Amino acid sequence: MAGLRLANPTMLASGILGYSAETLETIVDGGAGAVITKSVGLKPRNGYANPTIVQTSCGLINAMGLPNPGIDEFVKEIREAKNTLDVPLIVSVYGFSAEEYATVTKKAVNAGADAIELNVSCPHVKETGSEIGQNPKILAKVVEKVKASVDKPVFVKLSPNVTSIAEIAEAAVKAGADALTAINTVRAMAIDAEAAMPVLSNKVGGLSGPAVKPIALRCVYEIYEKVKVPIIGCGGITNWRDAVEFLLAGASAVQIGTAVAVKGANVFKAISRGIDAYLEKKAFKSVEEIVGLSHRSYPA
Ligand code: RRO
Repeated sequence: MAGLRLANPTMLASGILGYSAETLETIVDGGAGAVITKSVGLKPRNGYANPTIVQTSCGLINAMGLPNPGIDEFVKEIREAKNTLDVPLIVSVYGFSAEEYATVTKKAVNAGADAIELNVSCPHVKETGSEIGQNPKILAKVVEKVKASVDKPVFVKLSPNVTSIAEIAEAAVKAGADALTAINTVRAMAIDAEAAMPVLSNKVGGLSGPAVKPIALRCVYEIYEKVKVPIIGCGGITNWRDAVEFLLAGASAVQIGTAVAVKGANVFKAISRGIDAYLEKKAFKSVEEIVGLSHRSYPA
């Protein structure tokens, strides 16, 4: 997919256990076909004060605030992960300008990243993330600059918090994106009735988990109708049936995040075995055969 070989179509979504080579190894042992790190930028960031995460009845809301050690420290983890993991290693990158995205990307690739996922969709950090990914012109500049700086596949992770995700997807592809990840979290909040206060210190955060699955599925479906590059579905995938729905909508692979926190690392094995059993039961020979298969009209 987009120049990478995956043993199965499941990947670890960025932001979940992706801080170190050691935790990434646990995920690969759990059956992931590829892993994506937590987003890393040029300089270290502490992130927001606690509380940074809250569980709701239908998923998690987080406002971590991009905590990360900075790329110069993180290259040590990339090098170690590259030495120990036998699946593609994708580094998630953010920046406050096109130049910063490109600089961090070059350092990540020099340290061994097999591909880059541009985070242009964090829903709650100012001057990066979705402030870039919601504007097709700014987004195109970032993607062009990054593509010109390295010779590895570049994925672009899109925000659902836009009027037309398909238009944004098209801008990313025209600028050179090799694949698109859809979606990042949905802007949301939780309020504590006893304290009469928002729960998160940042007030607003990003919702993930089962509540966002139908939104993510719709986004993948719309993007598939607009562009030709591979799509990686992400949002509330908890079991094999969710994953198959994303493949049918047009995704070539899926990312799993919140379900890892809830069910543990073996969720990858369970999902890829379930996909295999579905393909066999329906007499399909490969995952490719069902990618986008739901784009059909009802018989008249
Ligand atoms: O770190 C975060 O708060 C965060 C990021 Br970078 C992101 O892309 N999506 C999200 O829900 N949280």
